[in-house]
Amino acid sequence: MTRDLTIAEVRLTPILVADPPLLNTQGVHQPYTPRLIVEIVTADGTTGLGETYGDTKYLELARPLAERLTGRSVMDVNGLFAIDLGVDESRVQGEVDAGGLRGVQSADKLRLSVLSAFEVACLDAQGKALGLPVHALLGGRLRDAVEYSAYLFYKWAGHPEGVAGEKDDWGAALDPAGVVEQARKFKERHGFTSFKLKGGVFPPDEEIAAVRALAETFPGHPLRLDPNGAWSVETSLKVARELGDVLEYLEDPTLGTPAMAEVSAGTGIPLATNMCVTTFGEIKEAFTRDAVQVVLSDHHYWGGLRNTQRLAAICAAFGVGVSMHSNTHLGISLAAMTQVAATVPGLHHACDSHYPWQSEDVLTERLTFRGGKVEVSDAPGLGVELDRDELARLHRRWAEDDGSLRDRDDAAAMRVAEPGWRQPVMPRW
Ligand code: GKR
Ligand code: MG
Repeated sequence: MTRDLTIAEVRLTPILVADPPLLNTQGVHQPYTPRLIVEIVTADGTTGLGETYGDTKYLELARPLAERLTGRSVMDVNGLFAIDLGVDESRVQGEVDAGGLRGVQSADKLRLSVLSAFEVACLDAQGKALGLPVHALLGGRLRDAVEYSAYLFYKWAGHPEGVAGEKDDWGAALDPAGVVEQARKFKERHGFTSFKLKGGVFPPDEEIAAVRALAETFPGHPLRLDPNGAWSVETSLKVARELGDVLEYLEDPTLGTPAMAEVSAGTGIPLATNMCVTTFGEIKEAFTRDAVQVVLSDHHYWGGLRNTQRLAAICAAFGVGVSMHSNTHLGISLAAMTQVAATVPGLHHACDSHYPWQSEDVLTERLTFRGGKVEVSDAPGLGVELDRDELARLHRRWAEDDGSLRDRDDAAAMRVAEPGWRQPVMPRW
């Protein structure tokens, strides 16, 4: 049968997803976080799914793009990336991404963060039309399951009083004992054997003590610490000295390639990043200066699954490791991450995922971690199905919001509990 893979309709649904009060160096997660669900429907009725950031600036680019896609082929992914979204540098001048958690903002990164969801939706539609999993379209899988690490956060037991939000059963984690308890739950519930602690929240000595407690409780388990660039070079080197015997890698201890290169020169611990290498343009300087030894890719801002493969190939050529970064996301993105990770040779580190923190999803069936791994689906496309009722419910939440939660702002969320909170001046320590 010949199928008509012309794009007949593109549906964009912004939603607000429940998020626990996870702390980071910029503040705390809002009770609900914005995501955008993309559906690309072909003339023969095949629907492809994609997911990306739902903040206003992404929506403003996604809406006109969606209108321009009707009549094009879902197979024309190269053509998709050639579409000019009209973003120029003046629009993003001086901005940091996610309030300073994902490096500098650039016009290209903003553009790719939107296009990536459409690329994933096209690949999902192609796979469904051809009866092939996305990994087959990317050259085939090299493994049948992808390993993820438990993503530990300092957190409050609940959102501040008076703030709407869902309850969670993780409890508070504000000291070494709380962090160890959280890690235990992660292991029990999902079988993770690697642990990453989001740092930059408390003075370094307290975070060193938490990592030490993890090392004692879970001997032999790979451990990482990521303060999102909150430390000076000197502090980074001190932490590296004190945790040198237990860390698999130190993630973005300090801000920017020159400072990362200084830390790298002074320690034997590998440095990982999702902040100083976040675009192809940043690779040359960082690799030439040996500033990072592991790049944490993220298909959202690197521009999709094929760009993730390209990044992995460049890293391999330079002897730099590759793994995956994550922030709040749902199952469509986890399925996409798993499909592409399955195709990447030399994936030596467990990938990050926030997914266990999300109690809500827009899928008919949640993805599961077994032994810390997500099985690589061989079902057509991404192998996931949209739950329309849930999508509508989470969209209603977005539509009814007065606008205060439609853009991620961890510092504003922190001010509810600490009115004097300002975006910290870096390095904090
Ligand atoms: O969600 O709080 C968070 C994280 O801090 C996230 O935004 C970061 O981008 O997890 C990310 C990281 O590894 O830096
Ligand atoms: Mg990071």
